[in-house]
Amino acid sequence: MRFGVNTFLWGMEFGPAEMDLLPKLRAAGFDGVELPVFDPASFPAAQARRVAEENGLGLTYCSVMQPGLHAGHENPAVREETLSYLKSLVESAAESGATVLAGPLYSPVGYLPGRRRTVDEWQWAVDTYRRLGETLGSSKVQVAVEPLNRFETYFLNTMADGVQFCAQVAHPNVGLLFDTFHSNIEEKDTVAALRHTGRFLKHFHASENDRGTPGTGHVAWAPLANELKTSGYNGWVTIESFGFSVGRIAAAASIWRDLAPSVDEIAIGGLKFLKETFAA
Ligand code: LER
Ligand code: MN
Repeated sequence: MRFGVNTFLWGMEFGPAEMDLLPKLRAAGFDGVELPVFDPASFPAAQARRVAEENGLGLTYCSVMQPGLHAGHENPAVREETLSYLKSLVESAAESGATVLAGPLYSPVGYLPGRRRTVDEWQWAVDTYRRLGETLGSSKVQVAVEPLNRFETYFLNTMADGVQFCAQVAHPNVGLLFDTFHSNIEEKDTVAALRHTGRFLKHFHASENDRGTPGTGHVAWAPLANELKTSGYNGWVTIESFGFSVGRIAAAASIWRDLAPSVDEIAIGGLKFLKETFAA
């Protein structure tokens, strides 16, 4: 198992000014780093690749849908714009050497239209992803679609729905991201949900039930680790939390209190805990 950490812990943006986080995270024992990428056109992918390679780190990308975009929008022009955004994220990921592009890449985080998704929206989103698949043909990038809890999206809340979605897209590079925080809210049995994800599992976010340090809350870490190991998963286990005292990212993640003594503790303490849990 390879262990990574998402840089959302230290802020919303990642750019040239944040590159020096990479050697620090390597020194802390991480195998890889997850970079938030919201504007692929301006993202320093080549520089990130160079710094990651110099430090022996693997990279993954995490992104979200920009406001107004939606893979299943009724307006074909919006779907076209969404598809171009997804394509440019994939191209940037490939340029940086990132092997995974992960996130709730269907509609914006927090977009709640006050109703269920429609059959048409679902089919349009499947079509958008089938068309993305045409560009993924020769790419090494795996797209890991992330179901979120009901307070952050109306579109995909459970791994079972995610499995349906990926089965209909039917592209080997399109699968799912299992996030322990969201699944703890939405699944009746998180281990069964992880098992059901099966061959579609492309990425894993390790996040405590309160987004604090992994191992300090009630996520079913040992059974989940056991399930990952017995399933033969050989992808990333990436710690995800958010800079709880950094205005924009704290607000984006709805975090209104200190989750740990420091954000570094979430990364360092979380890594120690996960390595012990996976070694057991
Ligand atoms: C959002 O709640 C989340 O879990 C992230 O991975 C995507 O922004
Ligand atoms: Mn996540």
